Amino acid sequence: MRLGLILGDQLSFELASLGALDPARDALLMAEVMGEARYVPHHPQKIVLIFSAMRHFAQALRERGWQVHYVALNADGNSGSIAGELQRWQQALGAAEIHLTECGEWRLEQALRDAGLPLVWHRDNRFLCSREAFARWAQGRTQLRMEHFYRGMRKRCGLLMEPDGQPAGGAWNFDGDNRKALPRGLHGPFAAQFEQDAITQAVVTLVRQRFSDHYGALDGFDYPVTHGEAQQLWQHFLDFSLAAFGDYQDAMAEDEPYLFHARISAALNIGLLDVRRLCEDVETAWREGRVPLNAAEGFIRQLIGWREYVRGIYWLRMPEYAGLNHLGNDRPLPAFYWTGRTRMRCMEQAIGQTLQLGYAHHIQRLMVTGNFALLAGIVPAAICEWYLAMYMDAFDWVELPNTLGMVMHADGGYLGSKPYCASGRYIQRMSDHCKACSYKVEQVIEEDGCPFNALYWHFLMRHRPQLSANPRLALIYRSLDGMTASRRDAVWQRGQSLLARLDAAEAL
Ligand code: DLZ
Repeated sequence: MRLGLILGDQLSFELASLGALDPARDALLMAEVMGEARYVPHHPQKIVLIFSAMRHFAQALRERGWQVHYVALNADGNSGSIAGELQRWQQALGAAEIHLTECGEWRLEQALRDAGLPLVWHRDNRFLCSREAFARWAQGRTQLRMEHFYRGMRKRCGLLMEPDGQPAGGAWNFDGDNRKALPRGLHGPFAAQFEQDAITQAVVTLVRQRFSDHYGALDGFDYPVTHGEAQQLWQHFLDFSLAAFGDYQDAMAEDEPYLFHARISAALNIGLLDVRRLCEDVETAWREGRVPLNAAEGFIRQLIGWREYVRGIYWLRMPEYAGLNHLGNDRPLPAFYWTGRTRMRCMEQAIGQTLQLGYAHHIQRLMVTGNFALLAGIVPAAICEWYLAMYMDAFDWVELPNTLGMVMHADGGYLGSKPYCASGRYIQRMSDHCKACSYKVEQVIEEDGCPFNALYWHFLMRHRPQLSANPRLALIYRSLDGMTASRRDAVWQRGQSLLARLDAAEAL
């Protein structure tokens, strides 16, 4: 007989390794292991999501006739690692081959390759661009720009294309329409809600007992854990949010964690939704006139552009990519990232909802918590670990390029052509947080001036040698040079004092 391994982020009936096996002769293995739950301190709700979705998937596989060996976390003999469980079950069952689908993380794939097992690997068909296809696309290019990759994917997938081969609406990208702040009085729709069934409740109890030392709230877990629930969440987005998604995808608002975002990334990344179906649904919604093109294109770009692109970069550059630190950062992650206790309102809101929900949208991640880490010179590996641990949708393939490359510029611009550094003005423009903040966004050098302001200029000054030749930063450096020397000195001093407070473990 043969044994199939299904990992906690591979919960798809269409998984390649499942397709290669026969329910009449072969068996499957799924294992809850401490090694995966603890190698970073995952948010308790993320552990609930994975374990509950795994248990539901095992049940659904059994209903389809599969023999599933399911190792619960507290099961006798649980070795605590995926490789250990594979070794144990291969011996116990006398399996001649172990079929598995490419892992999402280099770390785990390497551990399995090193385990001396008779592995038969299958390509991860849940992605539209294989690792090999991405490597072929990258070969010979001096710059791997997402926009070029995305256009190729649009053509290849035939999404939002006219019969003459031109992009729908005459442009590839409508991002210029997708940067609106939220008008006063406009709110996101009511949130879809999911009740905890007996399986989820049992997992919540388990996680409460075994992971009480991990940061993040456990109460109020409200994520889809089955394919059916994930589909409901998706339909809710199509019905109530997609039309406004484009316009307000960069907006942030007080106590509005979701706005018009889909909240499906966790379900998608663990296999409960299929990327092809999502893109087709979005295109249909546009062709039927239910949503504008800037919304449909913006959403599809996230899926077949950005998501596939960062995965391609990850597998192209691992393992050395994880160790990059182009800007030479050496500051540890401030403790308030784990508690949310800071007087900076935007940070308090973004971190607070992250602890509460395991969720923040892309601009909160890039331009608030990420921007602060960039400006403050946090060690890339430390902030990467925080993102990987705290977000429900975070697996190394997606988290690492986004954080290390896009947020921290630690790859020297391989992934993003410039650092996404911004002062408090950006946050003021895109949110209503500054009105509720104890710092003043108009001020830079004063004691109650927004820390983002002085840190922004300090960042540009201290990294001048690495950044000033970048044409996309030329205007900013001209503004810096337009300041009087005494003003520049005062800004530098204010930046120094903020960084010294961080080094003294003070929360800003
Ligand atoms: C994230 C996670 C957690 C918390 N626990 C498990 C687990 O117990 N068993 C399992 O198969 N997978 C788990 N996962 C997902 C894995 O960490 C994920 O498959 C790897 O990081 C590769 O993407």
